[in-house]
Amino acid sequence: MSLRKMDVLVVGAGFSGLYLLHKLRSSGFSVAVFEKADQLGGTWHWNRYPGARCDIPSLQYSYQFDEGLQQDWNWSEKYSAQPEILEYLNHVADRFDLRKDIEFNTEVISATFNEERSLWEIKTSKGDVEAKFCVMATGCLSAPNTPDFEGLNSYKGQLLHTGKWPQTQVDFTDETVAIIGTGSSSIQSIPVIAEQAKHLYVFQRTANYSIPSNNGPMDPEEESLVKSRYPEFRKENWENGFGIAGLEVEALATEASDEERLEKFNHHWEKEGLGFLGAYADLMLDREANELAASFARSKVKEIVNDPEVAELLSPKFTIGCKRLCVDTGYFEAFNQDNVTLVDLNTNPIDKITAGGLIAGQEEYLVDSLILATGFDAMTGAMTRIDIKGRKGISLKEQWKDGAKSYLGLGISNFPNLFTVTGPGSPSVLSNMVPSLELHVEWISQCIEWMRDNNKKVIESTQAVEDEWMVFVNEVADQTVYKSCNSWYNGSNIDEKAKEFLPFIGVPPYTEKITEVAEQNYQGFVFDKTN
Ligand code: N01
Repeated sequence: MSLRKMDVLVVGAGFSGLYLLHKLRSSGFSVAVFEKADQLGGTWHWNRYPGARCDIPSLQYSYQFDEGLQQDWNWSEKYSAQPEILEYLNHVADRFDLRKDIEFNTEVISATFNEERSLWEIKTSKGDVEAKFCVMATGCLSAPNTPDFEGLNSYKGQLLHTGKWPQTQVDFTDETVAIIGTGSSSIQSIPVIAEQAKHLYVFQRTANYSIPSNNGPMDPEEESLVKSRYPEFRKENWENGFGIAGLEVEALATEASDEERLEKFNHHWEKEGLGFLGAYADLMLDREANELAASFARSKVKEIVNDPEVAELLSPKFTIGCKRLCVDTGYFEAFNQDNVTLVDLNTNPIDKITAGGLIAGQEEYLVDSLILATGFDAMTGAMTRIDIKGRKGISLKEQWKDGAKSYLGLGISNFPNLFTVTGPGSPSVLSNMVPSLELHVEWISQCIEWMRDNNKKVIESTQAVEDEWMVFVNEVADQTVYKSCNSWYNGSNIDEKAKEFLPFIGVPPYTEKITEVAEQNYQGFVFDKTN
């Protein structure tokens, strides 16, 4: 039987993969999307834990490539819940007839670049294929991190990970439940689980900042205003540093009076969610300004949580925003319920997991369900978990072991004709992901089209340009407070991972840079290199 061949293989059928398929297919390429799950959605398929929703308003956290789509689709809430986002992605797949080119239950196991034939040889759980180009649309937060807790395999109850939640309804009624971790996933799910469970134990290593979402039904007036000028609205947001509407670009917290600042912080706490950090232009640039916002957020925890000891444990000590800020619905309030207990892992470290639960600080907690809300091997994990081999058999995992380097988050030296969507070195997780991935999909598609039109077969980045780019990524980060704590932005949540800051901060300069690179015939990339 002859081997199946295609122009482009796209790995992953989430937001990026779906749009890539539409875009590349419309340009006349043969494309297939391989997806290891049994359905599309990516992040929004896997993260079905109770309370999962986006924390960028849905009128912004949605595709803009098709005016008909953005006019026709109606979001029911300001921040849509996971089922509605999944329904939206399914609508997109049907609307653009995408399903026929998506292969589900197909895990990409390895991808090897054949230098002589200039193509990718790909092994999957369902057989082998060859593709001229390979695009990793594998997501930034899609490789779940399961810490190596002693005894984890001995646990006999229901073991769950927020990033790999079952498709069947999980009901915690009458159960005693433990959740480990207090990042966004946990913060969203705790209030919902606390409503059902007989008792919920929350095991916290680091207290996190969280801003109330003040979510609610979509305001019809706001929706029609946005829809009356959607393209302009998108453009205005894109001109902002994080690609999100309404962030302050001029006023400084350090220059405001105490009264002005309190009023503004209160307004942003009540109305802006993630945009709390946009109350002033200097919050992420200046430690003193940051501390003003951080101490305001801590004061709110003390206002909400009744027990002063619990409030103190829930009060974060680090710079606000340097770990990804969380947005919640009733998170701190949940700790006022009698059936919720906070366990501080700093004074009661987890000793081991047992058949019935876990032992922390000499006490055994017997639980019916144990939830790991322990995050992801972010930004690189989904790619390094696939055996990707480039020129001379170099493995991507090996090449990235001292730090992931990429030119613009789009291309990697030694890995020709391989593109990454929202890869390391691009704004990705420090921006509104949907417009960011649309930008990349369009850039990659145009590049492949340009190569076809200009009779180029192979494109690759070089070590020199990506070294220079990653130095710049870190120089920009050095001007902010983003490096001032441990976070998954800098790999510090995964022991064996290189500690390097990966996202590029600043949507407008980044967009300008990649547009310029494309206009100058992909300056910095090399074509048809001879060995
Ligand atoms: O993961 P996290 P997440 N022992 O890495 C703890 C996006 N997201 O799934 O901080 C004990 O933030 C860890 O503790 P520490 C969003 O970008 C978006 O919650 O390392 N604890 C931390 O508390 C988010 O940032 C939404 O000390 C351990 C937690 O586990 C990203 O996904 C919703 C541990 C992990 O927090 C990841 O969020 C959800 C150990 N060995 C997620 N290992 C939206 O709203 C880890 N922890 C769109």
